[in-house]
Amino acid sequence: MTVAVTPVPFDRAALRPRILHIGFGAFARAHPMVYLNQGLGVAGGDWGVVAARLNSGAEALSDLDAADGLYHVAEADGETMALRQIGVLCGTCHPARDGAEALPDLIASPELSLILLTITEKGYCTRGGALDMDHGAIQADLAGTKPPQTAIGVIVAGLERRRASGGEGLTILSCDNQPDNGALTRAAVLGFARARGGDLADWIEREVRFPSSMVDRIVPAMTDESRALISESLGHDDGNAILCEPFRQWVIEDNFVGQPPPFAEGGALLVPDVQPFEDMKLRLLNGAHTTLAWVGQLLGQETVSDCMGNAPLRRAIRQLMLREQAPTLHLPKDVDVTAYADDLLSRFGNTRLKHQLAQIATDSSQKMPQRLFSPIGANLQAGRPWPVSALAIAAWIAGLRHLEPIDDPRRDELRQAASGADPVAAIFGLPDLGPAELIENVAFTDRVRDVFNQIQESGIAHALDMIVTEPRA
Ligand code: CS2
Repeated sequence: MTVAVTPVPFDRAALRPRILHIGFGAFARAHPMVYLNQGLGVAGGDWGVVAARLNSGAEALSDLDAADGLYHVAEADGETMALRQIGVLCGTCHPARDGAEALPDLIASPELSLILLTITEKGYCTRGGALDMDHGAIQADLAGTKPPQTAIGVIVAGLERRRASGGEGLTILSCDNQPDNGALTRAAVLGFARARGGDLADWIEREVRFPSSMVDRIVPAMTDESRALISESLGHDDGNAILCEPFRQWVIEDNFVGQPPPFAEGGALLVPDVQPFEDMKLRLLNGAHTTLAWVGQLLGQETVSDCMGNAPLRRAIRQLMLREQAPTLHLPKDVDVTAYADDLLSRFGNTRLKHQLAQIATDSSQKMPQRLFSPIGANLQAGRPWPVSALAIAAWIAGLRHLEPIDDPRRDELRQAASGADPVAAIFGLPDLGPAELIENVAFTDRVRDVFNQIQESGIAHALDMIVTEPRA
C-alpha cells in the first residue's frame, strides 16, 4: 500500500554549502538531516549540507548525487508509517573520488560554518579522553607523508588552510554516542594540532567551538526487507532511502560560532548543559542495547525486537534501567524516568526495525565505559547492587570467547584474552579498557567472574533467571 510523502518543505535553490557532514551514513540521513529539513521548512535559509565519507561509501555518495541529493526517510513502527523527502544536500565529497585536497578546501571555504560528525566512537582515535598517540592512523597522519586518513587529521588540515587564508572560526558538532562528545572532539583536534607543532592549536582554541550533543533515534542498517517495505510504501524504488523509528531527540549545547542552523526550529533542544540528557540516554538506552546485544546473542536471539519477546530478558532490561542505571543519574528537569524506561521498552519492541544484535555488539570495547563501566563504578561506590550489569559484562566476555565474528578495533587482543584460563582477569588486564579504579577493584572483577563461571557452567538462560527480580508486567 502506498503512503503519502511529505515533500521537501523549502526552496532548495537557496542552499549553499554551509555544513559539512563527515561520516554520512544511515544515522546522518535519518537524524540531523531530518531536523535540518524540518527547520529549513519553518525558518528558511541557505544551510545546505555537503555529505562526506572518508573510507568506504564513495559509491553511496555518488548514488546520492545521481538522485540530485534527494532521498526518503521512512519512519515506521508496527502500526504507522510516514515518509518524508529530504532535500538538504547540496553536494557530496569523498577523498578517493574527489582528491585529497577536496575536504580541506571545503573546510577552508568562507561559506562553511559547521562540521557535523557521525564517525562512531572509534573515529575520534582517543584513549582515556585524549588523542591516542599510539594509534597507527594518527601516527601516519601526523607524519604527513600522505594525505590524512582520519577525520581528526582531515579536520586539522582543513582548519590550517582556513586560518592561513584568513578565515573565521567555525563550529564542530559531534553527534556520536559519547559523554561530553564536544570536549572529546576538542581534545582530539587540539591534541593533533599541538602534536603537529606551530600555533594552530592556539587559533583553534580561540576560534573553534565544540558543542556537545545528545542524539537519539534508532536507525538500523538497511536490509532487503526494509528496502522492500519502502519501495512498496513509496510505489517506486529509492536506493538512497532509510528506515527508522518514529521517535527522535536531539539536545545540543548552545555554543556555536555565529547563528546555528535552524535545528531548534526542526525540533532540537538547545540548552546550556547537555550532560543530564547524555548520561540518561547513554546509560538507559545504549546501556540496555549493549546488554541486549551480548545476553541476547548468547540466548540465540537475532534482533532487539526478538529480545523483547523473551520475558525474563525484557524484565532484566527494565531492572537494569530503573534499578541500576537510573539511580546513578542527575535526571534532566521534568523527566519521569519510569515513563522514559517504559517508552524505551516499547521502542525496542518495534517489529518494523530488524535491529541486529550483532550490529550493536560492534565496537563494544569503545562502548562499555560510558554505557556500563561508569554506572557500575557509581553503584559500587554507593553500595547498590548491579546484577544485570554484571551479567552484561560477563556475557560480553563469554561472547568474545564463543561467538563469531567479533567486530571491534581491539578484536585480536580481546579474543586472545577471552580464550585463556581466567578470561575475566585477562580482559581487565588489557590497557585502557575502562577506568582504572573500577578495573582494578576486585569487588568488580570477582563479581563478573562469578557470573561468567555461572554462564559457562549452567548457561545464559539460567544465569539470567537467577538475577531477575523485576515483577512480571
Ligand atoms: C546502538 C545505537 O549500535 C549501537 O551502539 O546502541 O546506535 C542506538 O541505536 C542509538 O544510539 C539510538 O539513539
